Amino acid sequence: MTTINNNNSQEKIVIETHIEHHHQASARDWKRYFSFSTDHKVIGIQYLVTSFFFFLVGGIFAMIIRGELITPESDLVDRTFYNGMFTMHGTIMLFLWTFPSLVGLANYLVPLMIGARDMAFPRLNAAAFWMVPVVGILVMASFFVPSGSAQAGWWSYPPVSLQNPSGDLISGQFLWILAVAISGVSSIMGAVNFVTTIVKMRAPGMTFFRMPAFVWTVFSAQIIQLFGLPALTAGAVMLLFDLTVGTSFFDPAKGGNAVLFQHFFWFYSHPAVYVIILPIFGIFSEIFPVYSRKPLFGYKVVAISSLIIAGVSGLVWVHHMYASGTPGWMRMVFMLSTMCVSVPTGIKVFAWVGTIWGGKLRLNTPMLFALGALIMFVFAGITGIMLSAVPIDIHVNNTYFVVGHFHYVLYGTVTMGMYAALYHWFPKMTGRMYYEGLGQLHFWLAFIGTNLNFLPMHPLGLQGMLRRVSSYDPQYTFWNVIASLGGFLLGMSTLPFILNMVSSWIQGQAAGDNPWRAIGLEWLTTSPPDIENFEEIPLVISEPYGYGKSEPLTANGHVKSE
Ligand code: HEM
Ligand SMILES: [Cu+2]
Repeated sequence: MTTINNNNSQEKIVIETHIEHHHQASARDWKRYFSFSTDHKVIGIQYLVTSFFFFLVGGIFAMIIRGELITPESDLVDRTFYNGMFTMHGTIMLFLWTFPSLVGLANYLVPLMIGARDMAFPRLNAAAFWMVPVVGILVMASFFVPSGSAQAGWWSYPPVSLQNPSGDLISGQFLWILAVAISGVSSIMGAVNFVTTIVKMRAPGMTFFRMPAFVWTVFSAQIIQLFGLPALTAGAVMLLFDLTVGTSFFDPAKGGNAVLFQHFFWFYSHPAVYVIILPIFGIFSEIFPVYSRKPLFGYKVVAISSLIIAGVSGLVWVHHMYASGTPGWMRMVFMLSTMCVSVPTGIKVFAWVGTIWGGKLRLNTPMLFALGALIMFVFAGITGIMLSAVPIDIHVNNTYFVVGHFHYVLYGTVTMGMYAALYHWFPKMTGRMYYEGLGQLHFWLAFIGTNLNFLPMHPLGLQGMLRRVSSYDPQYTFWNVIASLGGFLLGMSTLPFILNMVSSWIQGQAAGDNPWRAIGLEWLTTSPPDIENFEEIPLVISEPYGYGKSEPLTANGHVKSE
């Protein structure tokens, strides 16, 4: 670690505190991850490990679903249990894997990237994290109540979600709604923290247009959380009242309005798609420059387009309700607004292609995952534009076409993008290198598995196979067999990843501070970073992504050699 400038006396003090912290950190190293810590790096890793655990649980449920669907009429599980499986699979994958893992990554990286010592409200940060295991315990507990787990799908539309099979107060559905409301509160707390941190805690010289693109995407995503989550949380609480104390906001049998719930739900849950996809765009924007040795093409446009996407995303939710009795003129308005999102998104895709174009590509695991995720994102974008068109959506509504589309987003793009990030920042988080061979094996299994699993869902949907069914007409068998085999392959692809992470963390090669020769404040500090992140808060004097410039300047007037 180097610090230039400074008068001597100050530097001495800085170095002394540095040594003291190092000592502290190593003495209690692994135990810190199991305790109530307010260090954003510990919290970040706590989020990542907890959410990965739930990813495995959700993955096992996916294997059960695909096992059931491998033949038209298997009876691997009964129908009630099947309903629970796809509901909990979707719920866990979204609320306990995608959201918390991205929050974990952002928690780890944002303070480092903007040159801060921690998040603005460290205790609030820890409190928000510890609500995640509570949410997890609540949803898992639902398997042990007499009525079994929630069965109304991850979106829990009434009136289905208001059916309470056993008549018990503590039903799986009750626990589900409670968990969603708590996870909403946790995320609102996180959003307040992220927005404040990014606005208030940037190092001197770190203007908005010197922030890495990843920070821009987290900022935009968390603004969505602030305006959207209150709607979901309010909807969840009203649903909870309907279920428990006999109100009738949403129950048509008692004069309520079920479609109203859909508005509450999608007013948040559509923008939520961008809460998870924007940080992935941020990951792309960090990874492509490093492994292409080129600055991010059109950095300012990429940065601003995150905010534009966040803004437009609030105006499109009714595209999930084309088939809910929405009047024709309204469908037109929302079709047009939805298609508008493709403009800033398309600009970003061009920027990434422009970044890679003509670069000196290094195809390490993070770059492979980022490239694979980008390809699958482009595919998902095409089917997404198709779905935004009213006539197509009406045709494939609630079929496997939709399931195929959103898995290209959620697995192909978000989960694969997350893997790219985990490999890329693994050396920073642990101080050790992962094994490249295992990483590449993981990539190829996952890439092939994803396509085998989710591509067949598109023809299935076009032919009319409905989602959320446990048995189907034999004409759909062929594609279902391929999808199931692809699904099992995809499940297996997780094994080399786990093996890699665990063994590298224990005995991987020392990584050094900056193994990728990347530019950015997080690479200027030690790996893993000290408790206080930086010996001394850096002074930022240039824009990010100075790859390939003759003298790329980063923090501290520190000249990095290529
Ligand atoms: C090997 C990996 C996976 C497989 C084989 C798989 C399979 C499936 C299948 C077959 C369904 C439809 C269930 C039905 O309609 O009966 C489904 C639904 C769903 N999946 Fe996945 N999935 C996988 C990974 C993921 C991931 C990583 C995410 C999110 C990050 C995800 C999110 C969802 C959601 C939100 C639903 C909708 C559930 C509902 O309708 O309530 N899946 N999955
Ligand atoms: Cu949407």
